[in-house]
Amino acid sequence: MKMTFRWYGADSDNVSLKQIRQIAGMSGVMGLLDYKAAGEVWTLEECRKYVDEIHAAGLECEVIESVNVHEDIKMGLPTRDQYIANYCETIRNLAAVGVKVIIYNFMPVLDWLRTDLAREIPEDGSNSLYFDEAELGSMTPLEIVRKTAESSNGFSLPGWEPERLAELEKTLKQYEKITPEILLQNYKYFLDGIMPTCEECSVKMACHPDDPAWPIFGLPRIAHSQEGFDKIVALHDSPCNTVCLCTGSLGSNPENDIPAVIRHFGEMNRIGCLHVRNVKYLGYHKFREAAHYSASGDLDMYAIMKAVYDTCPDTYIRPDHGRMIWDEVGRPGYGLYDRALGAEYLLGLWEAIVRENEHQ
Ligand SMILES: [Mn+2]
Repeated sequence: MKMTFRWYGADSDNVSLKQIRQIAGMSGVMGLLDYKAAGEVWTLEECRKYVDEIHAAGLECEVIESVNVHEDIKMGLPTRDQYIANYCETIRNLAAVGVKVIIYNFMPVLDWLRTDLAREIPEDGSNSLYFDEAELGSMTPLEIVRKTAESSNGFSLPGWEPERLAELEKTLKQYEKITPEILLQNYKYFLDGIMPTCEECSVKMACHPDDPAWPIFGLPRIAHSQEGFDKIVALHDSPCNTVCLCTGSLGSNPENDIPAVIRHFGEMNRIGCLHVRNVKYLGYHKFREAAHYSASGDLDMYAIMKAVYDTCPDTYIRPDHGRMIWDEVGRPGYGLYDRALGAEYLLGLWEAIVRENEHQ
């Protein structure tokens, strides 16, 4: 298992590569070019510059996130072929600089969604991302977008890029005709288009789950349960068609048994990487993000790491969203302190599991 850390690039991350390098046991970053719009080619030059900087800091960059899929692909419009060709070019360019896994999602329009980016945790005075569907009921998608942008401390948020959301209302309207079945067909068309390139370049595509793990605003969403991912994995049978198992996204729905889902896809060799974080259930479709420590939330981190050890021990993991602690100001969910604590905790569990199994 390689422990990694999300990094947004020197121009847009308040966390430096030097700081990441000083977190014990960190092998590298899960990176992204946060200035690229969905559908745009990530040029070889851009990829090389980004990765060279990471290598120069003594870190690896074998996983890239947020290569966003253009809405025309998800909607199955005639323009999709050009966007799929662009996507293949990006895959080739990333592979050329040593990238082995690309994380993406197939969520229509809205990426992850929260109703509060800094809800105070009463027990300790820190804050974290929070979701309450009851609050959503009174807000339109446009109000949600405005509120999210306003409370992001001036940082860009992946999936909430302004240019992508500018035509929000129009896009929401277009999706009214698209059922989950049609979305799956469009998804298959996309996978059929990119998988030969992935196989040729030995790059795994890892689909990130819907977050939260149920449909919102009546949009078709298909990636929020084991059954949903079984369908996705079956759309195109390839070792390159894998899951980014985000424990917090899938775990926002208590019906998802996360260690069991890891074992299921781990045994199939269909886990490309994992985002590991904890959630605290507060009621029906209501939760907040918690510290990684099992007792701080409702997920069993030992059982999660043991499932990884047993079924996909060579994978990549990063601590996912952390709380904001010690008065840190940063991009919501992506401060340095709590994610570093989370990484050390997960590495501690990992060391114990490895040692215990060596001595048997
Ligand atoms: Mn995630």
